[in-house]
Amino acid sequence: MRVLVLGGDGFCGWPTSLYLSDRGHDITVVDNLSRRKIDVELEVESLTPIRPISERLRAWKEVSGRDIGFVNLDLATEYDRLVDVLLELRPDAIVHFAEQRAAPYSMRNEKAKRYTVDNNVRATHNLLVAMVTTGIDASLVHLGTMGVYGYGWSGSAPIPEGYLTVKVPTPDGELEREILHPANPGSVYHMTKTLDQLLFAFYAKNDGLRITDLHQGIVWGTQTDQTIRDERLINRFDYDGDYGTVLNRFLMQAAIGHPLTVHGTGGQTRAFIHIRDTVRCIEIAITNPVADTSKPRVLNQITETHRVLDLAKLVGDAMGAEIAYLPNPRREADENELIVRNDQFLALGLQPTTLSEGLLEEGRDVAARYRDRADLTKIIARSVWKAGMETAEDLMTELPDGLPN
Ligand code: NAD
Ligand code: USQ
Repeated sequence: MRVLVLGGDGFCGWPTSLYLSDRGHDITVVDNLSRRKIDVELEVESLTPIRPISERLRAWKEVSGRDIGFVNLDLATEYDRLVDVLLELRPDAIVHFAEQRAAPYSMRNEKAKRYTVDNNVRATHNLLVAMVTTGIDASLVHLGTMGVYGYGWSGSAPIPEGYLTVKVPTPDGELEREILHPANPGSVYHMTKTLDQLLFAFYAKNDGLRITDLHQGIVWGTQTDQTIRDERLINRFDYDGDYGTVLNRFLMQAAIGHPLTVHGTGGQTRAFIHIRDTVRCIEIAITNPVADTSKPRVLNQITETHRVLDLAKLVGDAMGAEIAYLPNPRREADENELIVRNDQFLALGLQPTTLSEGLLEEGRDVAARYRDRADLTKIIARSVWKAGMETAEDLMTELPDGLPN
């Protein structure tokens, strides 16, 4: 298949591009390299040394013999160029990773909030209009998030895949209706993903676009069978307080002897997926077409759920790290239950990679190998959800030794 990977230079997009290329698909990456620019703004770098995009692509050609195309294009602001790219490449499938994806970054300040909404919503909407205008009959696979459902809303009821059946009282009895699951975003970033959902519902209903929205959990791990083939292909590893996600952060912290930064009680339960399963899920989604074009297909892209504290204990016990209970910089439930349906991916053949000692070791090894690149001052999460919230620094005197400010 001819596939455009929008956001193909990022943490999920790069290994996906390599995986799909390895599987024989014809790949073009479209990316404006904004994530690399945000690293410069935050004065932090991926723990792993990621190479410039041209070097990455050259290395892949050397290693695999396969070409991957690259277009440097801002989806949010370069609409006409996007139309030209679609007309020229006429893709069979478009995978859309290209959004600002960090919740803490999106809550950082006014500029970051506005940037996140402008970038994400405009990028998605431009893409949908461009698909309609060009008449490209590609299937669109978008990376959404589990966070659109919110946490704690459904109690112990399993979270369905996108849609909920409700009973509406009428004078003549009850009517059954299927609705999009109520949106309950926990950050400006997550809010943009709930807005994306409405855009998709409209363009499926009105224009019959074939859309799959993947509600993905937190991705962990670093390497895939392709990125490991040459150091120049290595995937990024974010560990800082804005972009680092919880399990990869714990692995990195343990590897460098930093206490594990549990927010609040650690009672938050979240859904997870390993990067190796992310790339497989994308291929499953693009090669299994949407049957019903009247509404977007929603698949929950997760393989397991864990409580943050349980993960900290697991990593702490395995790697001998202390736990630091920090004031939670976010406004989120202290504790929540989370049961998630993922029947569709299982039915389509996904064989889940679940958390195991071996995979934890891989994360620890990567973190240990590049520990000298870590900037310890970037580890504590400093973006607060609301002005005046207590931060780890406010309590620094009470914190265990070893937490740098
Ligand atoms: P990332 O920031 O590493 O990659 C996103 C890529 O998109 C970057 O290379 C960036 O330069 C590019 N991009 C952003 N805005 C763009 C624009 N306007 N035009 C062109 N390119 C643009 O993020 P990631 O971790 O790879 O996440 C990819 C997608 O998956 C995101 O949409 C995210 O919301 C979703 N997701 C990620 C996770 C996770 O744990 N990483 C979990 C669930 C969902
Ligand atoms: N947390 C800690 N300590 C840390 C970091 C995080 O306790 O050092 C806690 C957070 O408070 C939160 C949970 O761990 O309760 C998850 O935080 P996270 O940063 O790992 O994940 P999140 O902000 O939800 O965002 C990530 C990705 C995002 C994706 C989302 C999937 O950055 O792109 O959409 O995971 S989901 O969480 O399922 O919505």
